[in-house]
Amino acid sequence: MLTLYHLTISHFSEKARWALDYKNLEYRSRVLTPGLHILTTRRVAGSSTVPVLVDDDTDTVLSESTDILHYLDRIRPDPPLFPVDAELATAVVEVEDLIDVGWGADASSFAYCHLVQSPRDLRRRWSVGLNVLQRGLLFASMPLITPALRRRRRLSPEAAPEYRAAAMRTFDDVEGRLVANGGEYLVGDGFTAADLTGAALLGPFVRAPGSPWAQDEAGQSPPELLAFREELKARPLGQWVLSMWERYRR
Ligand SMILES: N[C@@H](CCC(=O)N[C@@H](CS)C(=O)NCC(=O)O)C(=O)O
Repeated sequence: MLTLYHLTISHFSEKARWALDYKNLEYRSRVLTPGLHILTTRRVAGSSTVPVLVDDDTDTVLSESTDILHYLDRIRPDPPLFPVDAELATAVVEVEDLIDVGWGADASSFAYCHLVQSPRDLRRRWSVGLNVLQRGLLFASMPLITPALRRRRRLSPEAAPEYRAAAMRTFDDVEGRLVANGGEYLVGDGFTAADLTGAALLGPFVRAPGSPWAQDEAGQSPPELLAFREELKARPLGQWVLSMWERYRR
């Protein structure tokens, strides 16, 4: 049996969830509490991040989203995420890696630079998908978690433009590849791990309908994040992300 340890609002977790659902695989979902997730991921996988996938049947523990996608492609080849054609497969891995490394952390650090300014709002966002006990734990641990997050990820309003600029360099690069490939898919002429990764990791920033980030309707985003969202949605890649959610995720 497969078990996925994840955070509802984590875009890397969404990458793994999407892959499991795309392949129509059954799995046990273990939603963790932000900040406290590390107690579980350390115990299960010796890692500090989510997602973590465990396959009891093969004694496999994976703590990198890319490894999870490759593993799922091996145990459930159809529908494929990585093309059989070696050249296309290499291109898919390259784009997936580009988005993971060049967008994943920088775009999220940019958002958190602003979100940590209001711990109350942050708690509201992090509460999506948590049960009552987890909400209580989150409430109690916020005064410790928020300063630790600020320090560890070097989050401040002053640092935000640098993270934003770094993320946008990747955005421009990926958008260029999308347009050069005809505008429908990032690589080749079908849905691959590259598209799934792009749509999952950019999903929070365009607040894709049907995504966990669209569930938090109550709160208002900081103006910097609202402006970022509008800027992305006005671009071909932003529109493409929304269309991927519509076509492949809902
Ligand atoms: N390279 C990892 C990155 C995963 C990652 O950064 N996950 C974030 C959530 S989106 C996380 O767990 N952050 C918590 C932490 O760093 O303590 C992967 O692809 O799985």
